[in-house]
Amino acid sequence: MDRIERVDVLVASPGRNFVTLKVTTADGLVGWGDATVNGRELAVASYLRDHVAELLLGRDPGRIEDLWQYLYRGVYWRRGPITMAAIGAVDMALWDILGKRTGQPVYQLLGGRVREGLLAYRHAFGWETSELLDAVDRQLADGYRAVRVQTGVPGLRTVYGVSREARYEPAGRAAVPLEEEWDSAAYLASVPAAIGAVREHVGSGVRLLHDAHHRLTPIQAARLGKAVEPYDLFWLEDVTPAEDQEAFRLVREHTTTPLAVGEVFNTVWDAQHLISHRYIDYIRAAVVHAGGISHVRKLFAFADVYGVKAAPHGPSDISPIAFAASVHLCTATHNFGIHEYMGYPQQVHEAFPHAWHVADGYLQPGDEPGLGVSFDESLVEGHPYQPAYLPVARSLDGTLVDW
Ligand code: EZ4
Ligand code: CO
Repeated sequence: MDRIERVDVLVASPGRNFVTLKVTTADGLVGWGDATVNGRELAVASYLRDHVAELLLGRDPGRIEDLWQYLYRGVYWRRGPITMAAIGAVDMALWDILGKRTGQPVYQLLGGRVREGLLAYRHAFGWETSELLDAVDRQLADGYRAVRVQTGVPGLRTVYGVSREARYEPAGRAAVPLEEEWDSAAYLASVPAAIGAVREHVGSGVRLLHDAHHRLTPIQAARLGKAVEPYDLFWLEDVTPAEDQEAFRLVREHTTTPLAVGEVFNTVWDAQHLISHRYIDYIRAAVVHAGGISHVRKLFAFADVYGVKAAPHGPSDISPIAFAASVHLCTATHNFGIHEYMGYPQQVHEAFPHAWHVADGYLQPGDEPGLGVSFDESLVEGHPYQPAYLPVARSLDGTLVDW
């Protein structure tokens, strides 16, 4: 039996903050995990360093499920994003080690390939519809067949998902979060026409998605879903705050636009009601934020029973390590639907060399043993943590709204 000999928690900021777990065994195998929680990086690093690392030393890295249960059930104060990201990082590192020990890519250990590639969607945004159409065209020219479209709202200086820069990065480097504006009425008045213009521009073959980012009430969300029905969205995402599962019933009853939610979920139980009542079409939980491959695999299997598809979150704040874990899991998941691929700056690709890649708009896990990803530890020295936060949003009268 091999034993876990070292556990290192590496915080580095190659362009943005990432928390990386490195598990080393007595046999010299190394497993990598991602524990990044955007805007709360140091909390999860402390959870791992101060409360988890010691518990792993000397244990058999092959007992992946038992160690998951030990870190979850063995702690009275459980669930929540910090705990579940910490467990998620350990879990993916142990799957990585198992793959390296057996010489198999992780997707083979999870049952093997069930499709030739994972349909990936990219982001396109523009303050004006003409800029949005150009951004969509650029993604199509790169071979992608699915695009998330976000647009400016007349009267608002800031809008979720739309940037003044060429790239959109949700967190901003600052000691305190930036404050953005929000007005649901202005948004509802303008966004259906923008989505309609994109549909007219691209024709019927392209999958179009849109993210409302938890800003609407259920009745507003129902109205938006109805308004965009003629434009055949692949999905409308996060229409209303995700913790009120029953709220989705009202949206569901009023529109045939497919619904996706769950990037902020941490456990199966966060989505149990939503899935078992078939209120959604796609569940968006991420391997890092929902307890790793072992737990998200259960969530996806549970969703499969109710015809709900797996469609993991894939933003720039999930490191290429968790992204690798997600690509391996989805390659072996029958009820996979689509994978978000926001993309990374070159600096991040270089910081985390990875075998996963995109070919013709489809994600591929590669065939290296384990997760096929690593981290350039030399970056820890020269690229320390820098405070960076997701914005907060206030409506025009100053009331804080969901971000
Ligand atoms: O706001 O990753 O679908 N993608 C998203 C992202 C999230 C950020 C939060 O950390 O909604 O932009
Ligand atoms: Co989203």
